[in-house]
Amino acid sequence: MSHLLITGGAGFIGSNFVRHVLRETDHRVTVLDRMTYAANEASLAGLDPQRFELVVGDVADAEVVDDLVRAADAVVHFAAESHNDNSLNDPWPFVHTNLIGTYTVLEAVRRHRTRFHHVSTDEVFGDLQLDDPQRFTEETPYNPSSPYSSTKAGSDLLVRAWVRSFGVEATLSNCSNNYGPYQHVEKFIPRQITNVLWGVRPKLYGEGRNVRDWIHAEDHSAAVLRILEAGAPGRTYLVGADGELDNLTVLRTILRLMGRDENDFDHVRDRAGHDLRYAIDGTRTREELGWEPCYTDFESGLGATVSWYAEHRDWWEPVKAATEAKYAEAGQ
Ligand code: NAD
Ligand code: TDX
Repeated sequence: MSHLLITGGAGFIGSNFVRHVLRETDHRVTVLDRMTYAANEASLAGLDPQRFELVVGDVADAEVVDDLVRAADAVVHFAAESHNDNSLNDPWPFVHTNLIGTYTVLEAVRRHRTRFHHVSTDEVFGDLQLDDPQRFTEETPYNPSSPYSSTKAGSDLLVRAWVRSFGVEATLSNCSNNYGPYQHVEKFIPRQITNVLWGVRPKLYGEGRNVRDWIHAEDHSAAVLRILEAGAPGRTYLVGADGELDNLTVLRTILRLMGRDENDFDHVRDRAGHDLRYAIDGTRTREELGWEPCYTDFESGLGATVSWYAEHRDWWEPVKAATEAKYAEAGQ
């Protein structure tokens, strides 16, 4: 049995990963999370206290990080500021957490020679044209667009430099857009589902032609665990589930699944610098690690997600009004 330190484990993907690890392995888990607006302690409710502990703290706090890394066998680093729209309003928390936080964790794993996995995004590659036959691969050059994606790109480069310069035993993964339970209502899919449940019209940026490559958070969790167990140090793994869809199609599917008219939504102001299309070619990860996504039918995964939000109003309702007020201020 080993002991994992999971940063950002009270957020969306981190909390799904914690549950996945506790279910699929006999590892013990410590979560380090600053409990920002994006975290929710209820996402970690009911876990076995013999195997799970939450430490509230900042990944950029070298003392706290050093103590926790010393006690762990491996670190999985999810902690980040994760929302593009927020990064356009105030980039500083993104520089602090994504860059300085990652630097701080890297220095600790270097000191203690601890196995490290860095969780990153396909947004580091920039965007593709709608008709581009190419998808992102491990060889695609970095070309990030937003303060969010540029700080994630910077964090990836720090990890690569710590591997090469200091021999840190690290793997990286760049995954496409996740959906599923426990995702904050600021993000596209939960925002629209909870808008309908809350009695307001869904909001589509621009014409909704932008394409995202959707993967269920459970499939992402399984891929990260597989990389931690079998990945080659120094390697980057692209994780995707061939889930490309434009935003208009996703929104209309949500409306249909919820028994609404497919045109019952508002077009709102587009995001500045809005990336047009992301698409992952995950062939190498699948071939090398034997990982395959289980949620291959997007509509059924989305239907289960709609049901989860309908059944967990107590999880999202306390933050819904403040999230929508912020969007309303921005005309979105
Ligand atoms: P999230 O915003 O839901 O969760 C982030 C968590 O990190 C929160 O619990 C927050 O409190 C914590 N955190 C933030 N700053 C911190 C700090 N300074 N110290 C400690 N904890 C801090 O994000 P998410 O969507 O779950 O994303 C998790 C990771 O996966 C991120 O690194 C993100 O870049 C990456 N990723 C996300 C997606 C996606 O579609 N959501 C896709 C690919 C990769
Ligand atoms: O209300 C909305 N209306 C809308 O049309 C919102 C919130 C979003 N959108 C659009 C913008 C994007 O094209 O939907 C798409 C998805 O938006 P987000 O959920 O904000 O995700 P995105 O910007 O694509 O980034 C996500 O995927 C990659 C995560 O937030 C990142 O953390 C991850 O790295």
